[in-house]
Amino acid sequence: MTTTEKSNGATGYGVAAKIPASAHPMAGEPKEIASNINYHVRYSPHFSAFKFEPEQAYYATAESVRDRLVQQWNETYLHYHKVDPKQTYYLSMEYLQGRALTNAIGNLNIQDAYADALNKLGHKLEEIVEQEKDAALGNGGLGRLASCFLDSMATLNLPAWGYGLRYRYGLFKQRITKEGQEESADDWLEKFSPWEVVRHDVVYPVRFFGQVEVQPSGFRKWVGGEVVKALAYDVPIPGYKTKNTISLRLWEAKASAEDFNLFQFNDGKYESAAQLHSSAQQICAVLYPGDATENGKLLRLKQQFFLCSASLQDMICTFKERKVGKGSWKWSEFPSKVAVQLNDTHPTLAIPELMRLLMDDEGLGWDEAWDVTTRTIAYTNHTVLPEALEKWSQAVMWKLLPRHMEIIEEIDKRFMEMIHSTRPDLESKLPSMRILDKNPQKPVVRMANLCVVSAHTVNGVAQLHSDILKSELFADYVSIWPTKFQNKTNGITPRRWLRFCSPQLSNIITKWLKTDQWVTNLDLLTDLRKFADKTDFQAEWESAKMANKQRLAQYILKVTGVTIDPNSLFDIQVKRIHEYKRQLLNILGAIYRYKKLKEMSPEERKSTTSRTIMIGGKAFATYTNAKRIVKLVCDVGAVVNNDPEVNSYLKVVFVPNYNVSVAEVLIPGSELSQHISTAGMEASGTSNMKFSLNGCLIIGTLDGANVEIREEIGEENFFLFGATADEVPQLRKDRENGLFKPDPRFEEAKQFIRSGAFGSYDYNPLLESLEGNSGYGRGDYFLVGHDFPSYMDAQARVDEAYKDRKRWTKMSILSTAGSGKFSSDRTISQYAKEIWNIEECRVP
Ligand code: 26Q
Repeated sequence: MTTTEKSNGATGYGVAAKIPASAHPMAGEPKEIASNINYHVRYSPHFSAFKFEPEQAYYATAESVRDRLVQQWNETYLHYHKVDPKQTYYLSMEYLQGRALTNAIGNLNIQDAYADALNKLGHKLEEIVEQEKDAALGNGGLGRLASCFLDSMATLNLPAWGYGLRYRYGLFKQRITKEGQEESADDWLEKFSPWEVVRHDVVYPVRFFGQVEVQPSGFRKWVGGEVVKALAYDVPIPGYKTKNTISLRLWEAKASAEDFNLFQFNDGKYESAAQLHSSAQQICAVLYPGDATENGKLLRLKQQFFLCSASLQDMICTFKERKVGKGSWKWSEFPSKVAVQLNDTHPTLAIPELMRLLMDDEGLGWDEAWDVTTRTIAYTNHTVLPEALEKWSQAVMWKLLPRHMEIIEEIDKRFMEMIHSTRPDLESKLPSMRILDKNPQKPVVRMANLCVVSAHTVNGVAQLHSDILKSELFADYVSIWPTKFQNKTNGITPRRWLRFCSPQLSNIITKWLKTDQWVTNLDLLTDLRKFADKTDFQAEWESAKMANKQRLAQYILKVTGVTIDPNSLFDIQVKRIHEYKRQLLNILGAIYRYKKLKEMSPEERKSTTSRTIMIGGKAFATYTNAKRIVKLVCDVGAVVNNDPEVNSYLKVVFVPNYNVSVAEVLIPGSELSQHISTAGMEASGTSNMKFSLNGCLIIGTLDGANVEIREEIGEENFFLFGATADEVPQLRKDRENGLFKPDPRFEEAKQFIRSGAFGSYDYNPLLESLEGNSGYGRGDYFLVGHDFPSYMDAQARVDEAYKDRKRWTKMSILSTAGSGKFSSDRTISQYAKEIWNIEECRVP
């Protein structure tokens, strides 16, 4: 096909010339859709006229889809306004939305018509969707969870919205060089995003710094400082096969014209003239301002407050709007209209900010404001790692948010008084239970404690994690508020993570179940168990998996230049690089496997299982050990993949720039995936659910949601190894006391690295972290050495199982069949009933 043939018709050439440019947003016929696309090419010009390359086609296609979404979106908004149901507001500093086009036309159920329409215009839908950049406004699990939740809220017709920040640069892009990981800015808005709508009428002032003024009436008022405007950008979130289309509202910090000092500018003082301007722009500049400096920390705190303040002002505004004309109302009704969910402690400032707005702006007394606040706010915890529990310097907080610090002090004081008067038995625990840590070295505010004291509900994200929260991290609070703590096991959206990323497997499932209802009722997958032994079902299953493996092999070749064999076992570990996730255990296992292969005769090698080990993930830029792990994986790959003796039995590939779109190619093509964190450290994990849903077997520890996945799919279909969470503390003590006896295989693998087999890079810091008295200062804190032998034994069981194809395919089918529980529809229904108390509100 030539370029002229791909013309939108404006030049008068090609098939598309016959298609007019008109806009009928709700049209469903391919021909009408094609003319909608043409309309945007001509009348929403973002490029030079007459261009209709894949990039222009993508933007015009996306805009035509957006038109349809806008229609449904407005209807949803008006319907909610009329019905005035209780609504949930999900506050999250992160959303990992990925691409939107496939998801939107899939949820609107118009994919075939769009594929036809684009064909008429000389393009292929599969190629067009590849043009879109990922929206990566998050780091990993917590951000992707927020995005899966939005999809389920819309699909379940729940009145619920997401609130976040519109970062100018999202999560960094990762490139692999000879040095290892290299980061660069992710310019996702470089051109523009067709999925956002700016709301110039939705603007709120957000104050920073300043002081508290006491008025003669005794009222306290926060004044002075600097005021930045929060401007709303809305992203439509369509539900699957429903009209309901909800909003992800992202705030952008906007300086106002008054902040621009024209006199200074005319005086040639360009920088100082624009100072306030640029200080406002910094707020939403990047996802993670490095927190190595005080400035970086302050900026992160500003971001958090900016999200909380703008979002709460918006909720209050909506609440009041919906009360207008409905007779008299009371603030005590607020919690029956508004539920706020805090995605980890990052938006904790919503608590003192709601108190402040209610007391200082609306005139409520402390008790009334406290009652409203605590009945409104709920908190989800996503980690038990001490270094991830947020603590903010009191000094910084007094400077940035003086009124909020007064309120936090008062909450702390009242909490202590309550303990003194009702629970004297807990007094000895108060120093660690308090919100304010008065440590004279560095007084801090403990955000998790503020959340636990103030929220009506606190939940963990997998059963094991919630149990650990109750028995350890928050144990002291449980006896005060026994019913406050809940579990809500995470989930993933089956639309993105099966229906759209693996259409072929989806079609087989639909064919055999004789219904596609599983897409919104994932428990129906259990019926696949009936066919798990059937030869023709197995054959179809294997051919779909093979097609996905071939697509993955092509992708790996494209991005790494490494050819991998689709007949080998595809073994994948993709997630943020972190020592507790133990990518190091994986690569040490690969190194041991390589060494054994080298020692075998060619004849012996033939009886082994060929494997392709793929590892991917980003290391936080300042996390040195994580970057060393990336480098080690790359170096091992360079040696193994170029070793002609063994490279038909083993390949090791580092998959660069892991993100949502890459996951959508990797996961469907996976056969084994590794979820091998030290037990008790991974709160839940959600990629384990995605892999399992896609018929991929898991090798894993009894950690996070692995425990529940294994329960659902059956222990015979799960390759288990490693210490359990309750064994871990004693094992660490044994380690410190020199009682640990390393397995010879572990020593051999480490020695192989030391021998220089993978190059001369200094791996000693990594190797030392596996010995006593280093790492976290606690010697192999993550117990890689302890778990290594049982990991290798489990890997041997994997190799054996893979040799029996029929057995493997059956296990694969049973993995999918047992994954129904892990739909985010189930998770969100439970939040709706058991925490938010909200109900379906379907747009007619
Ligand atoms: C903390 C302090 C200061 C600045 C930033 C942070 C910070 C930022 C991001 C702390 C944690 C995060 C992200 C955490 C995260 O992604 N947690 C993952 O959440 C998933 C969803 O619940 C779980 O499945 C994973 O187990 C958990 O690691």
